[in-house]
Amino acid sequence: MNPKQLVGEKATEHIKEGMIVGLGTGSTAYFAIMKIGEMVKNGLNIKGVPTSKATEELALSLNIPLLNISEVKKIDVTIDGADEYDSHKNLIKGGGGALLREKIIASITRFYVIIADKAKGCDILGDFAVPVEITPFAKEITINQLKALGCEPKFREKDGKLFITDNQNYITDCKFKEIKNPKELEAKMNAIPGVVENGLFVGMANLIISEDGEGGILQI
Ligand code: ABF
Repeated sequence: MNPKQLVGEKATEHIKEGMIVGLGTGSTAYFAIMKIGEMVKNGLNIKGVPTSKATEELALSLNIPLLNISEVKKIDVTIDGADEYDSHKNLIKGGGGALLREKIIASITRFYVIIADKAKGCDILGDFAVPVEITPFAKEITINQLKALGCEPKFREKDGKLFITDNQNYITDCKFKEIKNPKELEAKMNAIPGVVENGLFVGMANLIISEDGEGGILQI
């Protein structure tokens, strides 16, 4: 079985009747959502909360009942992907550009499950550039302030234009060497006026489901 499908489907074992379920974004979360669609088709009663417009469309195509985020106070379980994770379950997320909605949904989630293939695991975060969502207004000032934190920030582009998030903001991908103190860096980035949110998810994950490259499941 495809490693992404293996971890994605494994994560759905945490979903119980009547739950509110956060639906992640990306190619790994895709497999979890497909499995949830099958469970709903077989009679499971849950309500989904999507973390992006792309996930909302996928969930609607699978007839997964959805809640509007304004109706939600707490989410029982969220299943989402990541770009990098360390042994403390700290994450870099946002490769798919959905980090703001993902972090808001993670912040009201009781049990946050991350699904990621083996290649995403690392000792110290930083191999993957940290995605940072910034306002279009004064974007050059903001990116220079991010650079002053010791990274090489680049505006994300798509089809030759600046990438626009679901929230009408830009993404800058900020390459740091090694992120020895993710909590401190997360706070420093968010303190910069113009930064909306960043892709360091520190101390938020309750469980990481990965795989050993030979069809076995690893859980942190
Ligand atoms: C999403 O999952 C993003 O935060 C992260 O970038 C992405 C990982 O995508 P994939 O599972 O396709 O590698 O939640």
